[in-house]
Amino acid sequence: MTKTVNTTPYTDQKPGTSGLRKKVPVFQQQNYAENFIQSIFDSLEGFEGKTLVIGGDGRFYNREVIQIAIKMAAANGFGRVLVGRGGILSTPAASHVIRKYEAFGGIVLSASHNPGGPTEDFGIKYNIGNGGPAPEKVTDAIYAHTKTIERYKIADVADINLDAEGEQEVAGMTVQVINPVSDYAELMETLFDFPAIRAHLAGGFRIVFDAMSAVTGPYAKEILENRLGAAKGSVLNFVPLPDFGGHHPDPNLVHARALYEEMMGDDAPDFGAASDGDGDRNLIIGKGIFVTPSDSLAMLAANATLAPGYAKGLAGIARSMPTSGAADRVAEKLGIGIYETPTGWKFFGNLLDAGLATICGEESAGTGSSHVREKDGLWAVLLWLNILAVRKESVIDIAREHWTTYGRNYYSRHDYEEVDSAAANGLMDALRAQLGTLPGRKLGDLTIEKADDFSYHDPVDHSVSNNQGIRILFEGGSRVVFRLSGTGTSGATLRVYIERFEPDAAKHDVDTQVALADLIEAADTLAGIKERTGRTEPTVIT
Ligand code: VG1
Ligand code: CO
Repeated sequence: MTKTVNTTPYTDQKPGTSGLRKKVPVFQQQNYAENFIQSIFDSLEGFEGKTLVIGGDGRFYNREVIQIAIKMAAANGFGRVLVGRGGILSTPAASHVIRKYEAFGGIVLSASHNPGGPTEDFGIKYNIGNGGPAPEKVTDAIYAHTKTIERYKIADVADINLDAEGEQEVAGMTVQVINPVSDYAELMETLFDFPAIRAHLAGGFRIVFDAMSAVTGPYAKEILENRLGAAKGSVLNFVPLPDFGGHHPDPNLVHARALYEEMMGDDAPDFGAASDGDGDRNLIIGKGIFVTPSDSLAMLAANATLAPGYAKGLAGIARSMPTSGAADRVAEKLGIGIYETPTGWKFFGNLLDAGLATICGEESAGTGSSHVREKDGLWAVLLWLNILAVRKESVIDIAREHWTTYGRNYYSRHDYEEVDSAAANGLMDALRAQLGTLPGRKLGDLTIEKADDFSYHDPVDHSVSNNQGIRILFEGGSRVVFRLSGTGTSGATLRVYIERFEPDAAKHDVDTQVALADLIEAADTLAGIKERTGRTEPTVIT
């Protein structure tokens, strides 16, 4: 019932920041997905008879690859597969299911915030037994296998029925189709004060959540409307669509513009939020105020003990290097550890497993905690709601008070998408070549204090990750960071991260782009962005 199929390697299967992401037509090439999945299995040891979790964000090609992955898991010797009904599992829900059922690992099919559809993006990611993205040593091994693969194993059976919950047998392996929402919703009930949130909503606190036609729709409907009693209709675009309705399921001020405008209106609800394609990102907007993800991380950490799941306090906070230093000030005040990691959730896993950090975050709208090993969009929304229900203040008041206490980190990211790869690499190389000469250089009123290419030394397994982004640090704590995206699928995306710390509360009401104007100009002077990319403006400003 199982067969071995001969194949030849593809040369472009190197996992990026979060798994292998390519256009759908690339994945549709003969044996392309099969090669990658077999390379995952070939990199692992000891999974015979064990459980594998499989699920995805429902985008175009999800069901096809789920069928392939199940048949290959059977042929390779897994004992059981847990798969979400309809092939659906949000990334944080997949992480939870792996942990709860002590699975060997999981395959998560998603290209996250990238658009979906027949000519758009698809992705495959492997998560290890702790529920988190495979660390670099595993992804490096997978890549090595993709370069030499000669055959893959697959069960020669009919397609599995993904739409009926319950057990089926596939070539000697059990496939269990599970409810994708219930385990996750139960976990949320253990972390947050649902009765308090329910009472706050019943008292007239109005929320709106945009699921962006992506995977969080069913989760948000169940949790926010059914379990917490938010008004029917509070969750928008809740049906996951294979092409996300033709939009980018990226919860930022560009792609969730309508939500932003609603939240800035006179009759705005009290709280607005959105999540991305696979449910691990969050956008938080209070009535009249967008909360940057970096600020959200800091504010959540500062108030986390108001939620039952964190009442005992936090062990530490971790943030990715480009994320603003706002969380550092909270950690300092709380007297707990702060960790600075490279971009990508896989670097938080060791810190969480070792109990060094409890809450983690990235400037790219990812926040999460030790409850799973992925970032978690709805978790962030629920923690905000829990805090708001207890404090009974508005988001804007909480933010203002936070800045008064800790100072404000003005922060913005400028993305230049689909830039010519050679130009983008040239820009980074030229910056790297200047690093030694930059300290002491003046740009207007700014003086460069330090410049480096970020290297991370994992405090737990002592692995080292080099070239994780170029940092230009100015006297007084402002900085500009440059790196190239590891999730894009066409050309290169240059990300420029700009930050200024402002301790003076009298200066906390300035427009962010205005507050950062001299740093933005300095970034262009140093890197020659306009000249090298031919772009006069960023594609996306968040
Ligand atoms: C981007 C973000 C990063 C995030 C990654 C995956 O990576 O910057 O913070 O972890 O996407 O997010 P890059 O390499 O393009 O900058 V998602 O929601 O895939 O899962
Ligand atoms: Co995502």
